[in-house]
Amino acid sequence: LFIQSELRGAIAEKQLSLVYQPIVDCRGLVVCVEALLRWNHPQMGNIPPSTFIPLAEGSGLIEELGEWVLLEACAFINTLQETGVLLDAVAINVSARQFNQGEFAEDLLKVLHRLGIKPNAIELELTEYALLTNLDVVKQAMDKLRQAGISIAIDDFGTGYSSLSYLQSLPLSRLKLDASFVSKIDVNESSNAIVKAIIDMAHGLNLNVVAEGVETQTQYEFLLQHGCDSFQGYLFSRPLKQADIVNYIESVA
Ligand code: G
Ligand code: G
Ligand code: NA
Ligand code: MN
Repeated sequence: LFIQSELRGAIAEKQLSLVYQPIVDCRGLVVCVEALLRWNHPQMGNIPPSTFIPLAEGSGLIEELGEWVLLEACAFINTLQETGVLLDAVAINVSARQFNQGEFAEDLLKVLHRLGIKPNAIELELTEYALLTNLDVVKQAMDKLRQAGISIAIDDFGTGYSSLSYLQSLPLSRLKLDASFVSKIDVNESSNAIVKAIIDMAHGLNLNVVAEGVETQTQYEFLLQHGCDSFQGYLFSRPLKQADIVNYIESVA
């Protein structure tokens, strides 16, 4: 409860920030960056999103928080364009509760229009939890976003509770292979099998695959050899502040 009331002030008090982690292709070029929210509390220090996002979802603050993330990411997209940095997209995490509230797609498209941001500059990362409600409603919202040009990725793929049938009906662009599989590459045969199967299945469905949590050269080479499209993890870079991510993108270009 304390954290919830503190979170209310965090936006006004400028305690929130976004950091950006690069997603690279097989040549090491940055194709996308994922925006990750950080909260630096004056007394408690850094509070991880895994702690405060669920609290924000439970208290109705998630809409306000999501709006702040969107505006901040849009400002960054404008900075990238002014700097002449070309990316496929900036990826934004959207919580299940946020996505499933009334007019998410319409509201998002309105904000982008108001700010002059092209929808194809944005990718949304949703976990399978966002798909657990009425799939027709989810599909309607996704179709609207997709038609406007926004890409949609399934985050933490392979760890959720939903069936795979949604992969056939929803207009998705990418699967983000969960870090728990990547971290066990060459540790156990079953993880290798799962990683290979997910990549093959995704390609059969015309979906891209991003591997998350790539930390070692061994993992990277296995993923590369099995056709994974792009890569994210500490092997390439930690999430970085705005100025540092711009430097990183330019240094590998
Ligand atoms: O950066 P870190 O590993 O601490 O992120 C932990 C979790 O918090 C991830 O699952 C990520 O998807 C989530 N997260 C990070 N930033 C945001 C955000 O802006 N909005 C939402 N809804 N979740 C976020
Ligand atoms: O759930 P989501 O995938 O959105 O969250 C990504 C989280 O994983 C971020 O909090 C980010 O800081 C973290 N992360 C990114 N790369 C690595 C990595 O190589 N290893 C580990 N352990 N965590 C990572
Ligand atoms: Na994510
Ligand atoms: Mn993830």
